[in-house]
Amino acid sequence: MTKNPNVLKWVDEMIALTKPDKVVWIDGSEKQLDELRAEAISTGEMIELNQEKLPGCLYHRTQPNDVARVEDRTFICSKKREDAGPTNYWCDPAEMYAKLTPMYDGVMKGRTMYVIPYSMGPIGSPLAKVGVELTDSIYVVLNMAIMTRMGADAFKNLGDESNDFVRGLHSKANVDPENRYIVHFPEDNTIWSINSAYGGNVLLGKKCFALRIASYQGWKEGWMAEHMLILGVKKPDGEVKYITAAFPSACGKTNLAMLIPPEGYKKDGYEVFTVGDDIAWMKQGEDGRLYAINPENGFFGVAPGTNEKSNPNALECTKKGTIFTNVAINNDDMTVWWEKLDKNPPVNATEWKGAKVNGVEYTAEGNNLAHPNSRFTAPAVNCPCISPEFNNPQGVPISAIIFGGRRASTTPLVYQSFDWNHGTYIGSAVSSETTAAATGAVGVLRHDPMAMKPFIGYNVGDYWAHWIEMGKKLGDKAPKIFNVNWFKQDEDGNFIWPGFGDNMRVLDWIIKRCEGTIDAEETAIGYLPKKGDINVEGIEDEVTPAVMDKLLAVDKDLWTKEVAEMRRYYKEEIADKGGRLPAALTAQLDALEARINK
Ligand code: GTP
Ligand code: SPV
Ligand code: MN
Repeated sequence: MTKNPNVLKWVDEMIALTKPDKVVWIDGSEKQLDELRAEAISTGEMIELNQEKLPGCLYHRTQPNDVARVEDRTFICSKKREDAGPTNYWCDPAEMYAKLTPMYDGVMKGRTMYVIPYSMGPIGSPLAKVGVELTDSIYVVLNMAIMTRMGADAFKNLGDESNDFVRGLHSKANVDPENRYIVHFPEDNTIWSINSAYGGNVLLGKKCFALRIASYQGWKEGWMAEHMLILGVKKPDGEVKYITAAFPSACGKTNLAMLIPPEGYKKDGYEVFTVGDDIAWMKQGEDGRLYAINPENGFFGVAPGTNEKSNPNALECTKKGTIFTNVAINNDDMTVWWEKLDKNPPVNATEWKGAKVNGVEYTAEGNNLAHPNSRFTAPAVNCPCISPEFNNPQGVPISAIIFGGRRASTTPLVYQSFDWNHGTYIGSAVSSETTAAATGAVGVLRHDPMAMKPFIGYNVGDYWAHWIEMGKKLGDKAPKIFNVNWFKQDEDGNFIWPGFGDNMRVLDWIIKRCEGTIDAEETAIGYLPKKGDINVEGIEDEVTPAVMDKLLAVDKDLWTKEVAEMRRYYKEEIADKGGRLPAALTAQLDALEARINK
């Protein structure tokens, strides 16, 4: 399939190490994929769903101990510890290779190794990059077929000589949580993953390559790899404005990317197009602006909460050619169900761990039928609002970058930074209540700078300095930077902003700010909407002026605490731990504090 000696040599070495019975090169053809589907169904690895209602859809269940990313077993193995920085677990690369090599030795005996060539980004795009993943899991092959441009074409992009491909080695081994390792060697372009079979740990093109390795490559090569959705908003005048947004895992990227505008906006001619829902690679274009591509080819979305009302576009994506992982099965008709899909859990259900239960009784007792981090893997082409620019090799020009997270208080619905460096500060200050997307406690406030804490493949201080550097390069062509919070709560813990489609109202303000057609209130923390400038037509009953006041409040006491916490964070979690904190960010924090105290 390729004559590239670098690929062939490395594959041979990995075969010698893992000793599979058989090696299959994945060409990307439907015929080969069909054979793999049939094989996986015959062994029980995948379950065939109702092919009339859900054509081409399959179901997979992972081990109950293997349902999310495992951040405490994820390593960045740069040669020097300081180069991994304080946000990563680090191990000396030689030591890590020595530890893992015996674990991989003969691990594929009795199994087949699949050699998966793939491109992150449209084939032929100057922003795209090639990876090769070796795996013993058909589930991984079938997911990579949806999530990437997979198959022989990817090798065309690499050429016969280049050594610029990411080497991914995955074995599910015994799915032993005690010996689970997700390891990155950024200086070797290499990822080793063992003893997991869950999404983000094993679809090595996604978080491992497109964020951890790519963020490192972007730093070295002058571009950016970010945990961001990309969307286009078509305005009544026909112009499309592109926006990226970084929210931590399970904080609303897929939902915002596929937003359906409220009736009034639709009537006026607004439309939203999805370019990406999780990852953006961004590079300065010839005209000086920042351009973004989505390196992925599908959506690995959170199932629970997805429904006809919250995200009909995402739901539509899952109607064909989709793999469901850890949701519930309705045994009456072999369809799928998850929490909040509708109000009718199936009576004759199989819950995500595989037990047959009465779904009505089971959920009434407070149990989840689907795992909170259960996922769908759906092809991007299924998306009713996929952007016509989705495959544009040059990407789309970005007008605004948005940060956000789950914050019950403090952070207003929306505000704009004074400039790029202030926006970089705001990104560095993102914190969010944790979700089920990673193992560990849920609902704990933690710092998650740029929503990239688990994904920065090098020193976080160098990463921030790279942001500041990009701002200098982009100059007055730089996107404007904003912060949003869809998750403000009242005293009883209810969200006070309706969210979802109504987030269009905030995008509307953001776009007008980018165009310079709307004024703003200058506050200590940044520019906020003036009274009446967030359009609430149609939701006046819910978002009364009093509620809007709460949504846009900048509480001096809370912000004084926020600044104190950022001081502590910058010092104790970053600078004191070798985080190479850029002086420009300390200056931003000083300036913010001064403005608050004024
Ligand atoms: P990853 O795939 O893990 O990176 O997650 P994501 O950022 O794409 O999150 P997603 O859009 O899947 O949303 C996760 C959860 O947040 C779902 O349960 C949604 O229902 C909920 N959610 C998304 N948008 C909103 C919103 O505007 N308001 C509220 N209240 N909840 C939201
Ligand atoms: C996330 O956790 O941010 C995801 C899912 O998008 S995973 O692929 O598991 O990382
Ligand atoms: Mn994500």
